[in-house]
Amino acid sequence: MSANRISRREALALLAVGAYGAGGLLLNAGAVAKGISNLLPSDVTLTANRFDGSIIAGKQTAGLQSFAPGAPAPVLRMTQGQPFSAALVNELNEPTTIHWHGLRIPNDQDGVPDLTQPVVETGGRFRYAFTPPDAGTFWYHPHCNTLEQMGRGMTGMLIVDEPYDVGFDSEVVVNLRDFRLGGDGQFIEMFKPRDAARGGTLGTVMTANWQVEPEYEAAAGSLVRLRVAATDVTRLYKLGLTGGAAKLLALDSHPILDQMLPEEVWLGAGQRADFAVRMPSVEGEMVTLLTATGNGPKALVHLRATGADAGRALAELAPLQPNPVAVADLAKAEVIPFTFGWAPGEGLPSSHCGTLGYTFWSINRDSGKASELGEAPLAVLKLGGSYIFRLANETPNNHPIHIHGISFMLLKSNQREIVQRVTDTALLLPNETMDIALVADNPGDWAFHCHVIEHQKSGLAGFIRIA
Ligand SMILES: [Cu+2]
Repeated sequence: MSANRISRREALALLAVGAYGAGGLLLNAGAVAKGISNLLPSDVTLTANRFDGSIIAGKQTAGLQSFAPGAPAPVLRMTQGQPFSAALVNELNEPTTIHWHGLRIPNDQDGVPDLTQPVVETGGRFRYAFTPPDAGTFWYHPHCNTLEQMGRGMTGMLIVDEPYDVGFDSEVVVNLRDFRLGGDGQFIEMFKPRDAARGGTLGTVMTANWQVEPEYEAAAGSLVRLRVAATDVTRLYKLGLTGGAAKLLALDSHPILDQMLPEEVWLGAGQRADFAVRMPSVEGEMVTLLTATGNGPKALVHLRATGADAGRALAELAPLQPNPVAVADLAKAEVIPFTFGWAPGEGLPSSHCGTLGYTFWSINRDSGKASELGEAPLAVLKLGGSYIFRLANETPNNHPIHIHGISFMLLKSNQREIVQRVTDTALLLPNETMDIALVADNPGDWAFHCHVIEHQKSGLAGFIRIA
């Protein structure tokens, strides 16, 4: 069915990974055999590595990082309900891991150092294997020295296909992120303490798939699934589409039933949107994905209509089926309050996964003392129990609050009407209190943190236990 529209560079990355699989395993099998699972074959090999490349036209940037040799992280594809495996090979000169954002998978596959697995040291490999229960648009990234590793490029798109045909003609996958580069194309400091204590430090070059305003082609009058992820460490995107016709299909992997396209689709760090786009009928006309910024709208991606009118209509698409996420029993749910606020003052220790050297934030006045995620769980939930988390943001900044291992329903806000929907990341606006509901159906210790990485790394992080 859908032809996957990706950039040439990404196509090369995919080829590189495909060609790397079996050979890479043979080459590395003897290097670090920490468990028999490390020796099993994997669907893909993801090689954490550092290299020089070009983000700004005509300029070379030193020290980019990715999960493919010398190329952006590959777009990973799997099918809902079908097993998947990936071998992480660490060719960086520091430890790393992979976290699969939004996937409800077993705890030991979640990729959080010290909480769910040991770090993967330089020269090591780790085999991840799981079966994704939900379809949708997800992404993956390290959970170690995260500001630096993600800041240098280690974020990739992860698509879980529905096991049925939705009816698109093609697909465009868009990884939105900024790079913090100076005019010479070189990385500048990853953050400013003054900004880390506020909204976070923005990048200087906005990119889609590591390119500035790339243009892709799609047949005139055809139906395109536009999958967008905000994998930036900081930026809150306020997305809009011009040209053609479009509707919002899903947010954070889960279908939206009310399919009106809002004027702006807000994606905090870590969030995703799936749009159904009906290309203009006339060759050469453009659909543009843009975001509102402090300096006005900024184009991110263009889709150019080509050829004769395919004559498709949005109404021809099959509706997305809801993912099998358990619904909380609100009558029996225990309410647990969490407060996201200022740090009580103690500094975070240094760790093998990096520290910013500052503590600005806290959850329930706990900024984590022994480790980034704290010594003890912020809450202990009974396996199978229903819970309402009352998330209170007592700060004047936005915080996209992410919970690993489970998905939850947005219930209500003290500030605005919200669409009740399933997600893994709740975007809290300044001074907003939001209730979310969940069933604690995945056992383990699960990271619970803000996805503005400077906030996460300076205190706005902890974990919950489901047992
Ligand atoms: Cu935050």
